[in-house]
Amino acid sequence: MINRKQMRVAAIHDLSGFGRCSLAVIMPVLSAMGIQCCPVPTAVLSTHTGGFEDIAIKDLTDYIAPALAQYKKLGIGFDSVYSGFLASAEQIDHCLEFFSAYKDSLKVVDPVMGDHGKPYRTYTPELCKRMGELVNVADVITPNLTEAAILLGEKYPPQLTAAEVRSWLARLCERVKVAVITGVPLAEGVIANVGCDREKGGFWRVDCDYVPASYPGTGDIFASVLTGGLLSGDSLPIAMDRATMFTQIAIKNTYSYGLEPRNGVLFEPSLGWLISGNAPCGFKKL
Ligand code: PXL
Repeated sequence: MINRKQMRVAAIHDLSGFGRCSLAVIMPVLSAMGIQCCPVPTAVLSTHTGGFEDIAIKDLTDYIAPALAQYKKLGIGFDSVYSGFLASAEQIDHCLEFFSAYKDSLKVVDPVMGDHGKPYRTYTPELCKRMGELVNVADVITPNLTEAAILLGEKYPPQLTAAEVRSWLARLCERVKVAVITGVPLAEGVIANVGCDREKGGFWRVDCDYVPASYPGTGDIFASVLTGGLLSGDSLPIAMDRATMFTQIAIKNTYSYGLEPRNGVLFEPSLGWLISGNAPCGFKKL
């Protein structure tokens, strides 16, 4: 018997057929957490754009507004609107319309723009510039270090001290309630996911075990587990911990089998861990 409120998320991301990123991971993750995920695809791609050629792409810029119009007409509510990879600068306007139609929802913006200090190949300077408009209406943002640097107009740093990270988070939290930056190389030689909750106060970190490989889609797995956790009542550090732990299980599994990085991470065998609802406690104050 399920007696807690059934949460529903509108997930505005691309659908990449191969390579385990965006909706292909967000939908199973949210389902495993007992949350209904309603996909609003921004584009359909045969594969993600990291390391594949001859990609078939269908831009769905014209799809989002009519989909929103129908949901409004039907009176369909969303507990969260969660945006990610966008296919055009125009889609910023459509996301803004979605967020303003669901003002009371948890507005999560994963400001997907790039990684390892570089923008993704489909991301134009205009799209990167306009991503700041989405951040300004968000409650929660989940940039990686590259995206945080772009949002703050900073150079991509090789590493940051804890004091510098707190300052980056505080500056992001002037614009949103909760900011989480993923994959931050701290000066002490540890990579951590770090976060700040403006209303509840506090800077948090969850340290990651170093794995010498990089996989696409891990930011989407992290942000979707974080969103699912916050919607289910997790505190920020617990949600960050749950998201870090699940992402790390998938990364280590993939690495242990020596699988090709561009195929994404082997997360399917570990969905049972998410379903179990285990709450880890490996977070620390930053
Ligand atoms: O996970 C980010 C992402 C989402 N969607 C597409 C991508 C990428 C990163 O490469 O190419 C299509």
